Amino acid sequence: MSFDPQDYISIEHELGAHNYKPLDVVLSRGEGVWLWDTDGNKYLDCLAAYSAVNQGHCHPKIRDAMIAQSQKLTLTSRAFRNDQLAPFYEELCALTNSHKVLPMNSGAEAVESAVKVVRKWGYEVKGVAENRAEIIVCSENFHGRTLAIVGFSTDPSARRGFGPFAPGFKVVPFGDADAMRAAITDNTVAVLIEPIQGEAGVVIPPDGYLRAVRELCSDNNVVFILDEIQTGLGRTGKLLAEEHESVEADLTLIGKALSGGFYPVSAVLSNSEVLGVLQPGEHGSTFGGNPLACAIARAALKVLVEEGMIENAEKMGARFQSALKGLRSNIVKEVRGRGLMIAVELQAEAGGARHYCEALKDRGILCKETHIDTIRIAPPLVITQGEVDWAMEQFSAVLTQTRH
Ligand code: IF1
Repeated sequence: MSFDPQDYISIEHELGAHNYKPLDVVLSRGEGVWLWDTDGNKYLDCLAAYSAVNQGHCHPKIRDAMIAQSQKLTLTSRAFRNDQLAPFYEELCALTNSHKVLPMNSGAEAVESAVKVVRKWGYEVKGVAENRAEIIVCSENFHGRTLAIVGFSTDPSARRGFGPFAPGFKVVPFGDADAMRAAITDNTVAVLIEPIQGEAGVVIPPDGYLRAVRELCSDNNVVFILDEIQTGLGRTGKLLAEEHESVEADLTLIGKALSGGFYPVSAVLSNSEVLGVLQPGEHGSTFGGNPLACAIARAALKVLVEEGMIENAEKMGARFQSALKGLRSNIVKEVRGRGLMIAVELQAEAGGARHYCEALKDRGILCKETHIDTIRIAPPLVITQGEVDWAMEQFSAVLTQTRH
């Protein structure tokens, strides 16, 4: 029995917590870059579930891997072993040049796990006094919604009403290596940053910033953690965004597209002894590293690489960015991007990006505003030239008309 779209919206409003303000589009089918709502209207997805659907909606090979594994074995807990975890580790470590993996489920869990592990490394390896560990993060960060993470957020709406928060975090401006240097003390165990700040509105640091942070961490025996949960797995036109500056983090966090949107799968990747500090019984999760998650992630990584999605993100991202930068619009303030991680910041006088997202929806484009004035554009990495060009016709129509 199918409801009228308004019925879905009213039931959600009545029975669901109001922790989101979604566009009023009720989706029922997805394929590649395309989504359909319950009335059969078709939309080009320019959000890709915040980069969790890099491989395109319902990718057939990931789907088939999920179906096959779901008919064999889905969950054993880590009290026992399974035949998907080792191959997942091998393929992921080979692809990312990692030495150890900690499999988790959500991105926030990967971030929380990394915070726990670097603190333990600080006490046992670096010799920081118990409970004195400090982790440096950046203002305007977004690393998830759990209590420790929102405790070091600088976004009042992420923190209001949720205190008290975990201590041991220092905040410095993003992109400022001197401020990072000044914040490092003998108790600093790690730096945790996004290579490009996603939620902040695709904020790209100055060239050389990641290299400078890498050097600071190496010179001060500090673990360099890059949160690639949104920037990773092809989004910026490289497998990992760190490659744009030829740096290698000590811990790399991935999630979202690690499953191609089929299942919550995340991981902490380590290129050093840091993950080695964990002993049996000190950390875990019911679903972490389960055979279904591993089978899905293996297929998601395989198609990402074998179907040239990373190279396509580079190529189509350049096309999309150059077309957006070429718009003659009196409401566009700046276009920022790396690969298919793009943002269009509007002039304050434009009255907020939400209105334009609504107008784009009416033209068959789904995207999301962030921080009031910015439209985020992040389609699945399988987008074709023709689809980019069609999308640009809609963006041009909406962003060049003056608002009445
Ligand atoms: C929501 C934002 C994006 C992330 C980075 C960790 C996580 C995320 C860089 C946590 C998750 C998601 C959360 C989702 C919307 C989306 C988001 F708008 F919230 F900020 F992408 F920008 N690190 N980002 O981007 O991963 O626990 O969600 O799996 O909260 O609605 P998660």
